[in-house]
Amino acid sequence: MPKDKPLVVLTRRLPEGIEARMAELFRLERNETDAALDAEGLAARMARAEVLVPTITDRIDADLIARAGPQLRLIANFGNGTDNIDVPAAMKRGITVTNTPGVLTEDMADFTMAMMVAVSRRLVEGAKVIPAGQWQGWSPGWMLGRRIHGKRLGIIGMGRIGLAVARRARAFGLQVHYHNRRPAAKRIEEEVQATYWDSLDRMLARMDIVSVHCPHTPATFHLLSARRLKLMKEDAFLINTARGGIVDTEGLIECLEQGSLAGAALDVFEHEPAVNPRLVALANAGKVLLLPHMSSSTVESRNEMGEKVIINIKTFTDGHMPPDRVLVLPGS
Ligand code: 8YV
Repeated sequence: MPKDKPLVVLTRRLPEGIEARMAELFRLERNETDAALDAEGLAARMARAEVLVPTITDRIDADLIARAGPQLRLIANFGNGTDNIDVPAAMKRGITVTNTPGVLTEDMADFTMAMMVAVSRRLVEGAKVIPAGQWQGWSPGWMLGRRIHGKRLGIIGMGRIGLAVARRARAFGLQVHYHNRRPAAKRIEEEVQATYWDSLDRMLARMDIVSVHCPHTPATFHLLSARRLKLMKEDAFLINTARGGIVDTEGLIECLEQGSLAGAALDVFEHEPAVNPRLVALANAGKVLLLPHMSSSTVESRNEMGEKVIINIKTFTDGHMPPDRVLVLPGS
């Protein structure tokens, strides 16, 4: 007797080929409109789904998990970061959570370098001049930025993405420094000539560029506090492609408005898609580069993320441990 196919509920539209494959393997419920769901929309789906496939736009908190039907056994996140899900609450209810690590690492690192070059070399400002008819011709002091080559890059979080950024940074002639909960393996440090800083404060005070690549957890919320941001050098730049909540936005705005930081490039925000109007004003003044959470946005990564979700669901519903199970480490 064929085993009933599990009811898999999508909260957003996924790549066409991925949805088609899912519809072959599972009883699939799509979100035809792709409209982001509110708490009631999510609760309704969690009342019937055996497997829920959320994305970064879905806040799956303890209340929603408590209200979920007894049939919900797997939350297969379409995304690497899982700060949108209360994983401890899900685990307490015996609900497994998976994510999609690794497949967006290189795209994230490419985009991080692009943001590093763009903000330090005023690329976006420059790209607006000619379309606006404002170019009077070249002059010696025109559109001067800051050199990257030979400068100190401080990476916060030397995981997959942090290491991929370090490899690219070496090719750009940057010195690689990093802060992490613990030093990385010697072979990694040797590969990218990375210097470990046990003290984040001391690293922040010496870097020309700081790039955030750690997960957003209760332990890393506002890791870059207003106090720490003030430790950074006046001619330094901050890059954040990780999560907005890791940086104290008000503190960052203060530093940028007072000129105690040369600039920042942000692809993530504390209350996405809402962005603080003072940040928007700073962007219009060319002090900060604001991007709409697109650092992993490639056709390839979305398809590979979808394939990982399919493998996680299939292995789990076949009674095996899914490869990308998310576990919450004590103190994280
Ligand atoms: C994803 C991201 O696009 O994977 C992540 O953690 O932030 C993005 O790359 C998004 O999460 C999709 O849910």
